[in-house]
Amino acid sequence: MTVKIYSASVCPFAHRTRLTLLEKGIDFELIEIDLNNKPDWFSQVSPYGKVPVIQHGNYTIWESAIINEYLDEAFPEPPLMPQTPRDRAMARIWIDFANNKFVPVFYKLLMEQDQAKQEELKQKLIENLQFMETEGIRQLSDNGSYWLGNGLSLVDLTFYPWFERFCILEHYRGVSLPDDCSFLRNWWNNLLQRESVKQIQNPSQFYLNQYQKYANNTAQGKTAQEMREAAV
Ligand SMILES: N[C@@H](CCC(=O)N[C@@H](CS)C(=O)NCC(=O)O)C(=O)O
Repeated sequence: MTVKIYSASVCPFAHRTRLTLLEKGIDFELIEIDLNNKPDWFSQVSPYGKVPVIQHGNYTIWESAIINEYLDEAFPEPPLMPQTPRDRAMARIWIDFANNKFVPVFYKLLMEQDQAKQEELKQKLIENLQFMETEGIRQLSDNGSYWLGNGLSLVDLTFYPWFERFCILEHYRGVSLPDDCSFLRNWWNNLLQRESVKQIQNPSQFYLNQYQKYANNTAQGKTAQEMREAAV
């Protein structure tokens, strides 16, 4: 039973799932969707009209964080969630933080056109990064290479796609990773060494072009609309 993944190379959420498939060595078939021109049949496949979606046997599963946990359970080796309830709770806290705090601020800052509001959002993004540094990786990684210690986990794969796209915020909004985020910087460098990451990495220019419509706030898709409305 090969897994089918409907994906778009620009999409950071699909990126998470592609990394999970590669890290777990799962056989998969990738169907690239042009998000600017979605095929008519796509609404039959994707209940939210978004990527990623996977099909596995008779199941269709959507939402990247849920897909990734599904894949980790359906294909147990190598495990990408920790073993104890406490550690699994920690992993889910940081996956939730990524989805509900970090990612919306990233998009809102990119789409905001008003300079004063951009400054507020920049501050918010920096606070989030410092919180990730001090409350997250600095305490949990135990000087290891990854978010939760020595082993790669879904937390790493959940955040990484936005770091590959950090060049967008640097270029369009002049933000960089704060100097005091040294654990995050090391973590980012460690992830860049992984084969899975190298295998599907895109150059900065690809993202700068693809996200131009976000940066001038003319992006029309569902995600852009949802992120405009998201509370941060
Ligand atoms: N919460 C979803 C977000 C997925 C998402 O927003 N995907 C975007 C591409 S990055 C999409 O397919 N958008 C369709 C659209 O904008 O019309 C997940 O985690 O899977």
